Amino acid sequence: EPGAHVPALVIGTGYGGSVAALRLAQAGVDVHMIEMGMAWDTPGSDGKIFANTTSPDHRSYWLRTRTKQPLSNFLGFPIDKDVPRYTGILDAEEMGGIIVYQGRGVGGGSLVNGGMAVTPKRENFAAVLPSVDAAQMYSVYYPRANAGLGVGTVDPTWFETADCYQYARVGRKHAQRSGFPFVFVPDVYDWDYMEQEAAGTVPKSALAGEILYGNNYGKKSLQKTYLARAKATGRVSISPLHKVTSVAPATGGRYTVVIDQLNTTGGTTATKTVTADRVFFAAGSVGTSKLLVRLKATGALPGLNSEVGKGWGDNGNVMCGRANHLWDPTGAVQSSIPCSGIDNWAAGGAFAEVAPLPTGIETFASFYLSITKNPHRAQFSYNAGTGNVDLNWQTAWKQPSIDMAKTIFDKINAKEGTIYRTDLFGTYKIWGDHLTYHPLGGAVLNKATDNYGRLHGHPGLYVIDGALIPGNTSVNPFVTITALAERNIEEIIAADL
Ligand code: FAE
Repeated sequence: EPGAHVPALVIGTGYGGSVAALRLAQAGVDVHMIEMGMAWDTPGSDGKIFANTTSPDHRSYWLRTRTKQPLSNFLGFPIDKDVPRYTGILDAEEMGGIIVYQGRGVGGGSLVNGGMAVTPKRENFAAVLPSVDAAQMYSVYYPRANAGLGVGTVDPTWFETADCYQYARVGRKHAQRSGFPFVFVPDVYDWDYMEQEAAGTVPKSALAGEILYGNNYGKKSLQKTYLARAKATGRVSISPLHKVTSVAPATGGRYTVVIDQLNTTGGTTATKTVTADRVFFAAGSVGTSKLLVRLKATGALPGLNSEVGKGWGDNGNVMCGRANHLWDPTGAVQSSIPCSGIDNWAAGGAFAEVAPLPTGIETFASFYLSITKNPHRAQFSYNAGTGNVDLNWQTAWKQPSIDMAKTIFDKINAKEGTIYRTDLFGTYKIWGDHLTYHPLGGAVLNKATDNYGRLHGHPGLYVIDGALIPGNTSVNPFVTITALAERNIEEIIAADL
């Protein structure tokens, strides 16, 4: 309510925000969470909360009038279509040289992501978070995060015969024939539920191609894990369709937080001001960075240091497809939940997820999302002319990622006598180098903040999301975001409250 005072205000309901809310509430602190997206708890006229990937509608995109599908073409034909403008679930945010995909709604990225829950290899951790004690992370916080998220792995016996993982078995065969390690990748999808989907005994979700626009059944999004536990404490409330626009010091060491209430076409219906003792920035790498850069530049938070806005990376994301021979079908029905990857990180700087292409028809295509050791880092800056916060990422900076991905796929193509698909991202375009699913950084740990996420210059303000991580995690990022949040909130509760 306008004028209210809250002990702890959390901006955003993704991984970082959900961990903060649960642990603060368990420590006896009342928490209010502010989320710009919708609650996603009410079925639409089709009886489902979320739209299917193959038939996007108004629920699918954040304030767009036309879809912006990551795979924009099929057989060379553009597949985007008009949709009514609505506060839908997937934001394809165009940031200059890159499109950054993000989830919008209570649960953040957990609503739209593939659920791949990967802990980085221990030997790579020092490069991911150099100032963090790895021994503690691997003995305490990664296990805590994996347990809290409900991470599990596909039953290897079932995997061998499941039609919906034909594409992954083809991916394994090709990887191994070229001498690359093939690894199973854990996921937060309920694997027992998926087996029941395959058996035809429950409504289908992964096997109905649901992923990018939400998952109606089997995926354990944050709504079902951390946020459910947070709400059960009775100390956590959430305001969906509310967007934080300002945070500034108030008297008594408190902060004034300004919040716009949105309608479902993105208009502001009310502006509310509340005060908070502590504010946790958990708006995601882009959301947190944009807020902090603007608040510093406009003088609302003058004490923030010059590291704010720096160290942003795309986790080296690049996509590609390969055209298989007719004797290597990948399956008409593909589970939308990936379960495997090809690890060439040490030798070639690439970890490639064997990804589905759930079109419902046989495509003879293998599709991959590679995470690569791309060295480029971009910076957010405030543009006083437009009032926007811009990112200086350049499209050409994806070239190292392409080169690293090629260490895997050039070799596989040579061995198999196959070629790249050129019809998925345009006509005669091999590489999906225009996007990222994994924005990271912008308020880097131990630079913009102290070693636990306390923002320099303003006691009581914290960063607790992907903005803390300097641009790359060597694997899919949300387990690391969650584990780091678990580590930091434990210290903050012990030392600051
Ligand atoms: P995030 O989950 O983005 O949450 C931030 C929340 O803050 C969002 O709900 C925003 O709507 C909200 N917000 C932003 N600004 C404001 C504001 N001003 N006021 C109020 N609310 C605001 O942040 N990662 C994996 O590890 N495995 C995967 O398989 C995987 N697949 C992915 C697939 C897709 C299509 C996408 C888009 C991402 C995928 N990711 C995956 C990335 C993962 O979802 C992402 O790293 C995390 O969600 C980031 O967590 P944060 O807590 O940083």
